[in-house]
Amino acid sequence: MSRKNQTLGEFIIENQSSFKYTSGELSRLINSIRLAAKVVNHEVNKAGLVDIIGAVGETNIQGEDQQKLDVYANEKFIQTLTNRNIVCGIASEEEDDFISINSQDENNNNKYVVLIDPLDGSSNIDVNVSVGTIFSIYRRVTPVGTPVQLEDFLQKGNQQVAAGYVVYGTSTMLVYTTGAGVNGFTLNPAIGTFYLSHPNMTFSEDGKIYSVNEGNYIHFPQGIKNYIKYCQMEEGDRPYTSRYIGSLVSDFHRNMIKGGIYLYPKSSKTSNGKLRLLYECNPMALLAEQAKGKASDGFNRILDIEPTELHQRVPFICGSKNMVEKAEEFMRLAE
Ligand code: AHM
Ligand code: MG
Repeated sequence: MSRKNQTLGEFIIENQSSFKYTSGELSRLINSIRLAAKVVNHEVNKAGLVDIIGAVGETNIQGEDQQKLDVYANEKFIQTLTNRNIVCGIASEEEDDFISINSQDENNNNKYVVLIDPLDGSSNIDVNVSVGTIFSIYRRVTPVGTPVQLEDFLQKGNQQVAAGYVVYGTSTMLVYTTGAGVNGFTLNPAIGTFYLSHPNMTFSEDGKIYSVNEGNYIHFPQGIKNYIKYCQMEEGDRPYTSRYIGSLVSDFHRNMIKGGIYLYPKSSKTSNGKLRLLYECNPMALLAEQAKGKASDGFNRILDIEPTELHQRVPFICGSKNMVEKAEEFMRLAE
């Protein structure tokens, strides 16, 4: 149920009972993410004013330079979730290994683990382009009250109980699902409150936008090359429009509102593409499906992929259902 001028806090409380586990733990968890998002948003918005942007000089597990705001966002999300004692484990794209929270507190009976990409698209920060936070929530599979294990994090995406993102754009929005549709909330920065602005977000079945880094074209598999040519062909409602921000959250958000497809395929340079299954693809895939869209690696449903490692990468095609199915068709034909 949604109503006018509803705040995120009210929405969480009012919709708590629609969630199949009603302990309130998940609601507290989403509330903490909301809080951390506001803190990070405050810092992201100041990025041009203070000397916080730029590489920190460390290299993360993906072999990429970390920038100061990545480090800041990572710390804030981990701190907020740890201090409030509402999860038993956290895995972050910026951390080599997962963090077990119940190892410090034997009375920790929390059931949820969170996987997070604290600041996605961070190469865009220093040019004032939107960035985002992506989160994914699972119930642990090992016994409550014991330290979390790797298997609690290596669950298929179809086991997620909630997922969402924050986009720090022209407005800051928090968009999430607990498995009953997708709702978007916009931050009123003057009073620090998120309001329900986009109830029941859905992808249209067809779209007219394709988003892919065409600079990599020559390295793409033949099926993807053929699909891109199809998007550019003059026929019916084509050619489609090409839009690529280079910030997954923003590209996904735009495509969900306007109808479109996002592709990060494998290439001759990157055998599994670039995006991470656990921190980026699974949460976006759950949101896409909950919004009547689709997410695939070109052949298989993203949410059915069995993860084998925390920082696993996977090719990612996601968006309006008919567009994703067409791209899959091109992949199959080129096999
Ligand atoms: P990051 O997690 O290091 O920020 O990388 C993920 C980002 C996505 O947001 C974006 O869609 C993609 O990388 C862009 O990659 P490329 O610059 O290769 O097109
Ligand atoms: Mg990322």
